[in-house]
Amino acid sequence: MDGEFHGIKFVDSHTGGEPTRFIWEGGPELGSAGLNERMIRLRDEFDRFRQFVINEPRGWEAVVGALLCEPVDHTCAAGVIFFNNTGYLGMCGHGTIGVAVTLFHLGRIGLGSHRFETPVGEVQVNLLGPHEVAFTNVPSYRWKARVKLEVEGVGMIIGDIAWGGNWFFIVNQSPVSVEPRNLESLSVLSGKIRQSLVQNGLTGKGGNEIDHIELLSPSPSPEVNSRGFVYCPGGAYDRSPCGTGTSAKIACLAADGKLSPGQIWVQESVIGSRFEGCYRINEEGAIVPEITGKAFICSEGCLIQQASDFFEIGIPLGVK
Ligand code: PYC
Repeated sequence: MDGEFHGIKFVDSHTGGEPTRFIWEGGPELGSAGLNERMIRLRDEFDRFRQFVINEPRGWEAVVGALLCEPVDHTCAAGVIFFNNTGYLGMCGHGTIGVAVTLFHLGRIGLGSHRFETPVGEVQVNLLGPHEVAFTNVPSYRWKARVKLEVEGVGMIIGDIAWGGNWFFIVNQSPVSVEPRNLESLSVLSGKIRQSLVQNGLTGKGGNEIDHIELLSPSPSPEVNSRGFVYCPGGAYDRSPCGTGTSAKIACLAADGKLSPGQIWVQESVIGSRFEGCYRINEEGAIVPEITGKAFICSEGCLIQQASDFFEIGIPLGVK
């Protein structure tokens, strides 16, 4: 017998190694308000749906969910709400690339230019090929430069607080080298940085929590500008170079006069996948990043919940 959720159709993809689970049918009825209001409704009334989609054994900690919604503006190709193992994301860069490739796979969009609505604004997507996407992110900016932070057991760390669709604390010279063999230490360090940000009352604009930590090191490849480790809100690390994190970094480079409009920045993830980024200045003088990356389809199917399942919404975070 079925439980409360049924007919939930999904396509899984990965963007530079980072998974996106796109739900294109069977999601909760969220009404027709703006995407931010619908995200709040999903959070407040249907959080069990998020848990059901993301938690083990159906999902896992690294996966980002993307719920397809009817856009308010029907000239947009889609509305999308992103979520993960702890909550909801304003925007998600790797997810946007994954969603565009998935919509193409489903035969819902063709190659070329499209617009998606997200809770933090509209993003422009250019499907360059079946796997390659360039997206124009929301305006990004540095909020505070060279913030000094005392981190327990580590000492003083200096970082920038920046917005790229999510809030980031960006450490340009990571005290732990960004390499796959250091994944454990990078996660521990990031967790401590996040704790210290909270303890010191450091937030993004409007008191918003800085829930992503970005640690950067030089890459061994000369064609790459920087290699990054991005620690996500639920404790997983981003396998991709992180679209919103690359946008936030580009905003800092622009603020420092180290990257000109149109100049390419190559950002590599800790596992070696790459995004190319650049920016333009819009009419309001804001930095608008454009990020290019590739995604591939992994699987598709239907999520099933059976009424007598002890873990009907999966294994909650913190139980494992
Ligand atoms: O690509 O923006 C991104 C992202 C955020 C969290 C995981 N990936």
